[in-house]
Amino acid sequence: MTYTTDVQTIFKALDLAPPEHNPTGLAVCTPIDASLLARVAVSTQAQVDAAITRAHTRYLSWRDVPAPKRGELVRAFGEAVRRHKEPLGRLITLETGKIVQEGLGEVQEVVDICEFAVGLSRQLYGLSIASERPEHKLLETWHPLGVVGIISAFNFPMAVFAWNAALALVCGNTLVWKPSEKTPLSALALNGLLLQTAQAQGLDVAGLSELVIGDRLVGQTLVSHPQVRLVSATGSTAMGRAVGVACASLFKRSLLELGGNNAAIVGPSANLALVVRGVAFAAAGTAGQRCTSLRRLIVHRTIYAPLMTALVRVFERLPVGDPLISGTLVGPLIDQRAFDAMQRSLEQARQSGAQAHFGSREEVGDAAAFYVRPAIVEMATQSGPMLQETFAPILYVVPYDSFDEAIALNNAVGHGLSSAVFTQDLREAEVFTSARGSDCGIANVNIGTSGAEIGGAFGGEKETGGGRESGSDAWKAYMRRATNTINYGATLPLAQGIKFEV
Ligand code: UN1
Repeated sequence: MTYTTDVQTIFKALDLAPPEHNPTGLAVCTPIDASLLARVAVSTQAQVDAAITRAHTRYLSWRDVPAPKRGELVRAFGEAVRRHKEPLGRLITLETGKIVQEGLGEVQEVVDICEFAVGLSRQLYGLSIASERPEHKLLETWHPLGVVGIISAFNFPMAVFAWNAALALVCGNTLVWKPSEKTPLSALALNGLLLQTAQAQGLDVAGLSELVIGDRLVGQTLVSHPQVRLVSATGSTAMGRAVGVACASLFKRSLLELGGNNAAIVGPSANLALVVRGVAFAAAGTAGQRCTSLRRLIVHRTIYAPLMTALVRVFERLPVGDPLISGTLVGPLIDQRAFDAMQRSLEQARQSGAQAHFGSREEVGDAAAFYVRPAIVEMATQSGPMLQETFAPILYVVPYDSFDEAIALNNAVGHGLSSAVFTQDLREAEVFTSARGSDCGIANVNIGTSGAEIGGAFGGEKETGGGRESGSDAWKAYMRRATNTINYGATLPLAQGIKFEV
């Protein structure tokens, strides 16, 4: 395979210089056949420090640019991404192994959030509040934070950056981005397009959006550096715990978007044909490597047998293979570690008496790549590996008898990202989305757990970290709020009626 040439073609299509080959640099391999895509330079500590300093300096002038003007950069960036959707999507497929349709879908998320942020650039509204004092005005105003550090994961190598970057930029912040070590090429391409766009607008690009490549030490620098005011981190709960605790001890803001152990409840009234499609996309799509992937299916006992029969039939025929080939629905796992973790979980489940269907390796192309047939594991109770997130396509299934029991099962795990109910019963749908229903950041009805639109706030509770990115009012996390009291009178009445005569 000549993926290296492909990478060059892609960068050429983007009108960007291809990443310089660095013989001792970080090896970037494609999970498609484990071949080398490139070797890219890793940032030294001095380079990371310098990048943060540049971003801070750039922030000092960027914050003075009117927000709708800042939005013009984001609009042009979104347009550039839309024009280059195909090569960008292809690069995502090369680096992550996700199928072409999903690579393109991810690029579309970048375009969508840019459009959202452009509108937002004219809507960074504050409040005007009734003052208790005469001739006083009470206001709430929103201001940028400074440098925003972005730590992103391999599975969404462009969209996660964009959710953060598009909002953070219109809010008046500058960026330092540490992508996953598995996907630096997607980052080089996307950040390259952003800077190219800024340059075309005559903007000073130094410090606007700095890319730093490296391991956890780079992340630690973002966390500990006093000029980084917010760290937005997407990845494992272990990583998020380290980032969150370190940020808290410095009174620095963190925005955490961590894992998920997402469930769907299937009620007795559900439309089973719709359930099968929804479950297949959510559980097997992206080879189970979304933080929103469906990992647990909680099925009413009366429909358990027919649903299992239908799901097993679909999973046994899922086209597993080269994600570049149209028709493939399940590409490879990212690496051997992911494969080993999957096999360990399956083994643990089998040892506890569960019945596992599929889940073993499929021969596709080179032996060094890790393709699997997504697994379905029938559990008698929700226990063992079903309580943990395994970042691989394993769908655990348990039966339930009462709806309250199903909700309790949905909520009985550490994570709280996404959830769904499949039902035609209005009462079940309403209870699931009510205060005593799902405890997750996302609670859907008659769709799967994954594939959220950018318009809503995205994130989850408990071990998912509590952060919200993307739509709704998530922008507020990228700004600081100031309360302003303005006296336009000639006397000085004190609040709470306090008398203090001098
Ligand atoms: C992730 O897996 O980190 O809702 C993000 C979804 C996508 C984002 C997933 N829009 O599945």
